[in-house]
Amino acid sequence: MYKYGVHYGYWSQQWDTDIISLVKRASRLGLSVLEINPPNYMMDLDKNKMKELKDVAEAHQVEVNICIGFPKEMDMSSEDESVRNAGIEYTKRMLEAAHFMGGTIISGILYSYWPATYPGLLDRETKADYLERGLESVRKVIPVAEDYNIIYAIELVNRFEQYLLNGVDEGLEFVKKVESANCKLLLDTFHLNIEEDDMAEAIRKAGSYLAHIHACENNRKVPGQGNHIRWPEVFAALKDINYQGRIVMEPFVKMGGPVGRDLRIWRDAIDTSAGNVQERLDQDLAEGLRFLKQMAQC
Ligand SMILES: [Mn+2]
Repeated sequence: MYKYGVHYGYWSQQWDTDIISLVKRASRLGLSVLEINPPNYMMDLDKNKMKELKDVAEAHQVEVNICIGFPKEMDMSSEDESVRNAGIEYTKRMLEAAHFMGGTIISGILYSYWPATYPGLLDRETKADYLERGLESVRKVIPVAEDYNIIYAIELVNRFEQYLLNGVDEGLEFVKKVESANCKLLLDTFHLNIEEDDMAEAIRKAGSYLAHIHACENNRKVPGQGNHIRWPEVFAALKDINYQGRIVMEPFVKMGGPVGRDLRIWRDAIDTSAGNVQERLDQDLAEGLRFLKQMAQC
């Protein structure tokens, strides 16, 4: 069945944080996937430090997977070739790190950069040029993903965070052009809720191209804490396409730090006035997991 997980930004306002302690925390809550931005030691391919993380992850039966939006200096679709090359080199190193960690998937805005600011007026032709360059960059790294047997899951995000791939039709067209069995899609209920006419239909359309799911409410809270997302329909669609992958909760509820800034969290969406906030975060997440499992049985 599904493997449930969490994105580490739920707990941390810093992208650079102690991942080992979060592996243990995810495990305590019954989760088997922790999604992270690669720390510096991973990108430096520091094998001693990576081994330390890998051992803890294995002991706790938690998969540690990379999910990233490239910074602007590594925009895979940039007009500047040196910027694209920086993204390509970064991606190759990231794939090598993921391989060392025993990973089978990396995901995120792996074709451009994030969070994006808009390149002036975007007409159809300019957009096509950006997409073409993004595609060319992805084609250069996909053989490495193939060699390592790693799925390269391109995340579709809403119009306020990126300007190239917002809808599932665009996403499908892009990944099909890559022409690799390793290039797939990541769909996120928060973004689908903004961009799609019918979220369940979008999932069905993605079909066998769907390799990964992010689950959160329309307001980015933990699943079960909103009432806009029609979860039974989402799970019915996942069943229809025989989806067997990961479902990673990606709520962001605390303002502050680089994480709050990049996710545009400008107010706390959790009661921080009473009790221990960290405990409250864990309780909410445990309830979110129960909620998803219950929905999956419908
Ligand atoms: Mn997401």
